[in-house]
Amino acid sequence: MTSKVISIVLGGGQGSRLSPLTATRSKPAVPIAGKYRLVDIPISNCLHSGITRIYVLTQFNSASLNKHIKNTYHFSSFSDAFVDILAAEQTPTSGAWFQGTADAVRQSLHHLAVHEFEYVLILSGDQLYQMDFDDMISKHIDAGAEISIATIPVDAADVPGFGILKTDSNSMVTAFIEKPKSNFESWASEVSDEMQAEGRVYLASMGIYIFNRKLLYELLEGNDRTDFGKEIIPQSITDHKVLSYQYEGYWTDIGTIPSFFDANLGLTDEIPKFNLFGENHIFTRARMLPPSKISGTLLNKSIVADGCIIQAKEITRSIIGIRTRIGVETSIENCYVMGSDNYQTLEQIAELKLTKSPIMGIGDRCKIKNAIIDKNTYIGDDVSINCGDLLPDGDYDTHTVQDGIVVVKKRAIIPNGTII
Ligand code: ADQ
Ligand code: ADP
Repeated sequence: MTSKVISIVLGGGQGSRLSPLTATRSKPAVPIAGKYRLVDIPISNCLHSGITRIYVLTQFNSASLNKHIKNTYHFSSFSDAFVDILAAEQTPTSGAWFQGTADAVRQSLHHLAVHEFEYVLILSGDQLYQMDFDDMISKHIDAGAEISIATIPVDAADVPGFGILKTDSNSMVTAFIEKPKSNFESWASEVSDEMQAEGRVYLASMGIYIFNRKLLYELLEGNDRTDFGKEIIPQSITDHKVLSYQYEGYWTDIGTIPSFFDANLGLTDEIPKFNLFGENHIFTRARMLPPSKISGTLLNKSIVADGCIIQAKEITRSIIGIRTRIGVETSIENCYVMGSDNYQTLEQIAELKLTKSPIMGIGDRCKIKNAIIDKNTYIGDDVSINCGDLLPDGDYDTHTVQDGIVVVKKRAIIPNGTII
């Protein structure tokens, strides 16, 4: 069935919810879990489900996204498989930016037209989950649906962040409301005992949709509706057969700094909810890096990617990304250190040390807690980050603070002895 499907990954709007990680790169290119990029999650789910024609829609086309896609997803020239990036572009009929999710898909329809397909699978680019789309497509076809929405039970606290729906006994959607803020008790659904016990009685849209080709064109052409959640989906319920495909596995939003931070650090749990080691592993670029070299470090519940040189004293509940260098006597706790794009030579390091300037990576005797350290940062010796009272939110030259999480910006230089 999946041979009749084209997938579209919504790679992010103009929003800055992941700022400052998205200051110089597009959202799909944001690094996660030490060695992957956000876009690898939906693409890997598609490839494991047999969907091999994938467009990634993005507002701006960063060099790192292009390079990553070009270097990662290679297919036989005898197949019709591809992963292509479609960046918002000016055409005679539209301005530069995608106005919303539906507008992004509308502006991309002319690229789809050259392919043969019957179904379009629309995915969000900022969610962490493993899902078999083949099963969802089979259920969509078996039910004779025109649209399917993947759904997951959520509790009352989560309701205001999601599209909430009601279904009949055949799982057909009978009502949909986008992000209700209050008085939503009547939207509770019948769910399994397990979900009921967790208070997860509201069926939320996961923002994952299947559309029949013809209907998608009808819904998008000749109008200016900009959003799936606000307009297209709620307005389709009465006139079309819309199926709820219920999912109860692990699925989480990674579109904000706090949720991105929690999802990453969650991977260090003894048995994480998201399995990096299973059969349906995430694909990413094969980098041919050397193995990591670690000396004198007490490593606790941590993930260390390839190519690191670590002499730290202690690393606890942290993810250490590719090519990270960490100096002696340094402690790191609850951090996602993204790593570096290259190594400095011994000569460069000696030169910087002569002038007491920080070298790339994290210096000696640092204490760093509850932080995301973006790539190619230079953190000097004796730097302390987030080790005192709760920091107020703010945006500074070298870092931001949000909900107590410090994000050190890409290429930031933090001088010796700095206390953040
Ligand atoms: P949100 O996630 O709040 O709700 P939205 O902001 O539209 O919806 O984003 C959906 C996805 O599209 C995200 O991955 C986002 O980055 C991307 N995106 C947004 N604008 C875009 C644009 N202009 N161009 C390209 N990509 C863009 C939606 C639904 C809810 C549902 C939740 C589940 O509207 O009903 O419950 O997803 O997370
Ligand atoms: P991002 O910060 O989103 O990861 P970049 O735009 O910095 O992305 O691009 C990262 C890629 O650029 C890496 O794959 C790396 O190989 C390459 N790169 C960047 N800087 C250098 C450098 N100084 N030397 C060698 N390669 C580099």
